[in-house]
Amino acid sequence: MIGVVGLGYIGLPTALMLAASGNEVAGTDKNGEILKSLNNRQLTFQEEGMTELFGRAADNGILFTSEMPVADVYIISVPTPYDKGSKKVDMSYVSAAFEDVLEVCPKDSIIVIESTVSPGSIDKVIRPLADKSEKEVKIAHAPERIIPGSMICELEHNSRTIGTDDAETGHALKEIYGSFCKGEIILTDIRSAEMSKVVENTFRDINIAFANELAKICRSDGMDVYEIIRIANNHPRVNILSPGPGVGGHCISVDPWFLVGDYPGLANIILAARKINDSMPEFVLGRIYEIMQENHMTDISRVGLYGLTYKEDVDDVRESPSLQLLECMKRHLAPPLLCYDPYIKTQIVDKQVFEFEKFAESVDLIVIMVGHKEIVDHFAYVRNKVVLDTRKCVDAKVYYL
Ligand code: SAJ
Repeated sequence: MIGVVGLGYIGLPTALMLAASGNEVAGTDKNGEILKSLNNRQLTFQEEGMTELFGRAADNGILFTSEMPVADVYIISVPTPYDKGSKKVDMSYVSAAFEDVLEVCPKDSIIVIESTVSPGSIDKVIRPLADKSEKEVKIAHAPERIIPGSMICELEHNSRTIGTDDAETGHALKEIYGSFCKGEIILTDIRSAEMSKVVENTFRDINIAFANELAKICRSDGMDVYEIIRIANNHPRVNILSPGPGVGGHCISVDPWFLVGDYPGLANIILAARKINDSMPEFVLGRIYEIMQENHMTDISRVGLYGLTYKEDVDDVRESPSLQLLECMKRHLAPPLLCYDPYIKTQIVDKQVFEFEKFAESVDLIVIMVGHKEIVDHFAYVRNKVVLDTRKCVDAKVYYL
């Protein structure tokens, strides 16, 4: 039996995938609403291929229960936020889940932590809990790598890393993950697994920060950043990512802070990159002001933000650049902008509409913050508006970053 603890964005697809691949799985979560919904065969969020996967997992008898199951292997996938003050990882959810598992787990069971943690956290925070309980368990770290928007496909095809204390546990886990994972499974020690995961997301954050810095440099000197990046990326060893209105989501905008928090004075490029990416919503605000001036617009209530999620075609708004921009305006005592996002069906900001047509007719300047498929496909409807496209997602004559 495999017990999956935490049925959120990572835990749920993992539990479904394991069950669909023939493993006996019981998923548990502290949130009764999630369990209720799953027991009614309702998914709690959408991802391509997940409905079909749910069907197969249910056919194989997956259980959703509020009680911690007795299992041979546990997979903990609960949130690891960072403390906004100290920038250090907040291990409280992982610790609580680990203690809950220790209460019921049999001797020699394997407890895998999938949640992203900063290097050394498992030794510092989790191992002492196991030592204190005197239960003999094996600890492992198998950080997830899947990208929202393509989770099911990536779960199956990405390679992954498993860190353990001994080779035997590594091989046992390789077999379990190998029941669905077609990518290479690399076995290593726990600390290297922790570090490599944080490094992967930090690499991307730094690359995006470079693109964003280039956007600012090019804007200041009348050059087209997209043309520059397109040409540079033509070099066989250059791959610059795209500038944008900021970096959101619960991974890339969070994990680099773990390194900054743990290695102050050493994590310098990492810190600079974080600051550049965090400065982008305010840079967009500056662009809005410039474009309004250029077009003799004075009425801020006729400016609208398209997109509230942190990236295209997902319904996740965590650390979203749009919310950061609205927050920044609030701090400057500016009135809120009208917002619309096809994936957000409830009111989450001050001024929000729920129909694209209504949004389009209410504004003269549209700021595309997220390149959802909807705006790309229906751009013709707003062709007569002034548009700032912060993602360069529409193929038309518009303003860019
Ligand atoms: N972004 C840009 N420019 C780009 C690419 C992305 O501005 O060229 C922005 C996005 O719009 C978004 C943010 O960066 O706001 C992050 O989006 P993302 O699609 O790059 O990544 P996430 O956060 O959805 O998922 C990442 C992935 N990590 C890497 O690609 C190294 C995923 O594989 C991880 O599993 C996930 O973090 C995680 O959970 O750690």
